[in-house]
Amino acid sequence: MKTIQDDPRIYELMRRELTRQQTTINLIPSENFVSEAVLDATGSVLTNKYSEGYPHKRYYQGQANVDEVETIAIERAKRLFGAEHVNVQSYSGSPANLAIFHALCTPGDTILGMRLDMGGHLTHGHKVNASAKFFNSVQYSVNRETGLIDMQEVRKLAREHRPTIIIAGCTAYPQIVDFAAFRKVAEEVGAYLLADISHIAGLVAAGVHPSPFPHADVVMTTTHKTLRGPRGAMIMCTKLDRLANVEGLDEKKAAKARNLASKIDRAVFPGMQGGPHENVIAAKAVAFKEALSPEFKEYGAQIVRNAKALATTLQENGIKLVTNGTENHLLLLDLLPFGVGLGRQAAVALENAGIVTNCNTVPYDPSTPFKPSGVRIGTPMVTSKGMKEGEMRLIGTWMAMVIKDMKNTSLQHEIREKVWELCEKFPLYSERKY
Ligand code: DSN
Repeated sequence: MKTIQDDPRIYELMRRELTRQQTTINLIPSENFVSEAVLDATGSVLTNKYSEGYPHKRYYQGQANVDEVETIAIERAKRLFGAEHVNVQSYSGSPANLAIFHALCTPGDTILGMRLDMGGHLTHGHKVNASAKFFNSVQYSVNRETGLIDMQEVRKLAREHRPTIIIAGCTAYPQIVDFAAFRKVAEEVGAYLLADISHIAGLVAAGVHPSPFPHADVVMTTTHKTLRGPRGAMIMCTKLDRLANVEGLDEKKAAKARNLASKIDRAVFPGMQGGPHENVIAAKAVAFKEALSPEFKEYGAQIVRNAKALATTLQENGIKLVTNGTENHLLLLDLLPFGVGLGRQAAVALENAGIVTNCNTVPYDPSTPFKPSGVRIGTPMVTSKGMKEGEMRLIGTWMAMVIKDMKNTSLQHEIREKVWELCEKFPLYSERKY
């Protein structure tokens, strides 16, 4: 059996990636540093096992341990989010969302989601995504002045287009999502409400963002963002289908129509996927245990405190923020006052200074998604490193200096040194080689 050192090229790249993560300030809001325990589970021998089906209903033998792992993951997720039913098999957020559409819609049905360039997600009906190819996608925006989700617009579009599913969920929205308001609209038009909490799941688990339950029929989340688990996703739902039409059905068929949990399970497997990745499911279970701890509640609260401290510092230093601040883990820097389409240039300048971000459109961006006018940042990773408000004030000041003088490479090098020194005070994975 070979070891990873026998593949020197990949081994070296893994070592370099560890160094990069240890010595830079990572502000990409959808990333996180998982625990050693989560890394161990992900890299375990569970990767060797096929287990199509669900616990105690599989198509392969040899499931004694895998069945238990998956059951533990499900039970922990239920406790964490107060969910009636959980499916932990989804490979990632995109196939999970497609599985949900597959469970609740027929091709051609209408789905109503937030526009990608307004802070939504590709799989919420963006024109080039399968979600818009197989379904009739209608999209809502945010208010041009405030940057906030405009519930009047959501209601107007819902009444006009009668969607089968309304999606409440975002990837670049710095404010609280009002799930209760979405549910009201969904009820008014007889739609399912899907909450995609991928970005905020850790905050929901920590109790610092309102829960999508009891408002949503189905909740999807990736497990690797604020939730700090392995790359993957899960789907949670109510046991019963609120909108099941059972008129004229015999008892057996009516019971089936009412069973939302089983519709979701069947849509994931065999509807969308084959064998689940049980190593990742074990890592999800480990992450859920960590998220159930009191320390995780404090972690979630600190993420938000850090985001607010970073927001205040950036604003005091002349950087404009979409929605004028943040109430969650994420900030969207509006660089239009410096010129159109400068997001990528700013992100590159920041990376030169050791601060890793991603360029992003701002609402009503006059430029293109490849050359957007904003930068998206967040505090899950720096908070995982143990940084607090004091460090956020430093980072915010450095960021503003770099952004306001984007071409100044000697300033970037100067700040790179300071970033290196700061990271040394917050060691990460110190025992690891890769
Ligand atoms: N790529 C994720 C994000 O960065 O928000 C969404 O899929």
